[in-house]
Amino acid sequence: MTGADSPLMLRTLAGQPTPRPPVWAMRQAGRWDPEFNRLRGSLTFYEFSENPELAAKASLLPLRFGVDAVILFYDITTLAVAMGQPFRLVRDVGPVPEWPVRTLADLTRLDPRPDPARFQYVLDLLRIVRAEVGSEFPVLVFAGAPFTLASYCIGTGKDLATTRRFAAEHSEVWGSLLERLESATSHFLKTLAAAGATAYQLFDSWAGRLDAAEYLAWAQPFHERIFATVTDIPSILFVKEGRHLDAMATSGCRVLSLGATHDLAHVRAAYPNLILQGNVDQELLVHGSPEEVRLATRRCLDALGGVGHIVNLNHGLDRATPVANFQALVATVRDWSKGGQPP
Ligand code: 1CP
Repeated sequence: MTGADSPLMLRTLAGQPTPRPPVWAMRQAGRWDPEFNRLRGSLTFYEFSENPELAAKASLLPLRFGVDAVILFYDITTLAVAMGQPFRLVRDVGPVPEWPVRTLADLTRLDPRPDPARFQYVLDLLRIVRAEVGSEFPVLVFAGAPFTLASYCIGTGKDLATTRRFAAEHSEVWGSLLERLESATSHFLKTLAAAGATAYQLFDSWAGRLDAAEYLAWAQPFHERIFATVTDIPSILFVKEGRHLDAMATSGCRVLSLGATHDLAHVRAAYPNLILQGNVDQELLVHGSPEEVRLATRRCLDALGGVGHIVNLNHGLDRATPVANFQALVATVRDWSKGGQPP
């Protein structure tokens, strides 16, 4: 049983009432934060994230804003690297593999159950962060879902048309790649759960644009199997502006992360047993004023009345986000109290 003095996020995940919902944001540790940029210096992304001391400092930076959880600083491609496929981060493009998966022979180079020594730096990062925040504070880990991670492994990223073409032309490689990533993902998340993570988020960022048949073939069965396998800690499903809500809601996730195109109150009415995460529009944090962010955050809070809710954005913070807007988001949640005006 989670006690009344436990962190808000733990109580929400346990289905207990809280005085206000917890708040954190995807990409809360990243280039929008000037302190992060200072810390990052001239290191490449992978040099930085494979250094547990630096990655721990980056993960902890958002604490100064009053967030209720930290997310460990690595990337969805970190697991592919541990499986045997090196990546580099190309400016304005994203992660690009040194050799994209093309054939069944390429696949045999990807270990479906990498020895934890291959991602030792993530385990070290978790150990350092856990020691800093104490045994109870929520520390989130994550993985890309097989569809989104596979898009990076074949080198197409968020270019869905090219991903579709690859899947059609190399259907056997595509199917085996998804299966191999599923196995590695479950193993990776179970290892991090055993090492002290509080909850995990599965990012199927680019599956939101799949049609229903594709979603049921490439996304849903993998979510279901990962959620059925990694039951050690609570799960969060994120599909950027996911259109196939019924499939998402019945995937077996404990928490469903929603987009700006979803109506929180409607989703609550349809799926009363799910904890909902979201859904302030990150575009507003880029282009809006702090006052507009406050109003939107209050609307988001009021939509669920503070029950079974983790406040977050519809997508990760953009690097052009002014710090004052992130502060406004977090402060509004912290000041909110049920049934009305902030104190
Ligand atoms: O605070 C945090 O959330 C930091 C940890 C984190 C997470 C959760 C990073 C570090 N990456 C991710 C997840 C991730 N990476 C996703 C899922 C979330 C999402 O939908 O954005 C995806 C699709 C990626 C792939 C990726 N990694 C991209 C492409 C994203 C896009 O929109 O095109 C990029 C640019 C990266 C590099 C990366 N990973 C993380 C950061 C902070 C960065 C940017 C580093 C830089 O610009 O130098």
